[in-house]
Amino acid sequence: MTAPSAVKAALTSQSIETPSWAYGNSGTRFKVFAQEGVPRTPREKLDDAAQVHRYTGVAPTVALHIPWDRVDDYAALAGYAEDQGLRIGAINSNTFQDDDYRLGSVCHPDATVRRKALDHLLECVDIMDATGSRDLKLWFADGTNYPGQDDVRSRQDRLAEALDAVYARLGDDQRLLLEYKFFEPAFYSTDVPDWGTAYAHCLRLGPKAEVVVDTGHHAPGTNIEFIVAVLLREGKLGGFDFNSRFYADDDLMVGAADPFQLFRIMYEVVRGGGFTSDVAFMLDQCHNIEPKIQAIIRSVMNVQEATAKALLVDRDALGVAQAEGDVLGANAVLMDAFNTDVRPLLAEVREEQGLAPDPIAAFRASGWAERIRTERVGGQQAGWGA
Ligand code: PSV
Ligand code: MN
Ligand code: MN
Repeated sequence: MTAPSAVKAALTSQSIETPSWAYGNSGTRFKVFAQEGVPRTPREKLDDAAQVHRYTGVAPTVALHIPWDRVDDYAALAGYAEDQGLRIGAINSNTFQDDDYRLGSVCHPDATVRRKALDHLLECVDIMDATGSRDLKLWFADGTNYPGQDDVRSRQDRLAEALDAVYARLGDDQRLLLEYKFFEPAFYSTDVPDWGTAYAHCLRLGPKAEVVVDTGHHAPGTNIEFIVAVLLREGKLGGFDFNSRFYADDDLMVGAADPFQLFRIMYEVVRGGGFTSDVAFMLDQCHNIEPKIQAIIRSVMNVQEATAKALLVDRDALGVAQAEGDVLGANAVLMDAFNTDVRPLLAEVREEQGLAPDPIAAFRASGWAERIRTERVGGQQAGWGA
């Protein structure tokens, strides 16, 4: 069993990145329920993210989404983030919202559209240079709706060509993180549908290309922790987009639908050494009906709780049971950790860092939500459902 002090040290070293788009109004394609006090500018999104970091102590970076977070001066935005005790995290590209992308972006049959998409991706690397971001996160909505609509294999060639150009543009300390999603918005074929396709491209590209596992992007019943274990073993797990799903890409609070799955994933991360390497723990969520800042704090806490339980697995006992073929004994070791109430431990960790033991209660008592409601009028749409 890992010593309690080591578990505590690991928990304080973890950082969880929050997405700028989760702070703004966003939601489903059916209706976005606008909330009062939401940020109107990227700076105001950072202000809210600073609150999440202030009460959790483990959310120091914020992912941007271009063009949702377009500004004239990205270095100045990074400076503003720093003033709030934050850093800019991954830069997320957007090649799915222009009319030009009806048939895809980097996989589009028309070279002019492909060039436009590639130029956007290269611009995102320029932004990374200005903000000091390490990661470029690529998700492509590319795919087809009907068999025969386009040549699936040629689309892979076009994708490879674009990825090659982006990869060549990366600086020494920058990474390209390729995200997969099995369907939607394309319904017949998706150009990066699964971890295997993403892995094949990343392997060909080289060491600066890694796969992102968005927990909402799998078919029901998929064993995500297995994918995590394999990618970590191959040194190709770049990070996570955490969220949770009941049906498809629901983008709900991570750990809300299936905390046991999150625990199993985090166990494989701990087991595979991902916890101490460069795996980025990012949230990718939208909060349509619930208060956003509190939902993000809750999500950060859910990741922490799953991590704490994963760290508490008695790996020696597990190893013995596994070696002896003790099926039920091994399962019991894992379940013991999962069934441990880690909330007191996390409260202790926070108090030792000078934080309030209950981040949500502390945030609610702070008056921030009331303040932004009166100060910010006319909050902007983050993008989804806008
Ligand atoms: C779309 O499915 C998506 O949720 C992807 O996961 C991206 O990471 C995110 O949107 C932002 O572009
Ligand atoms: Mn995602
Ligand atoms: Mn998604």
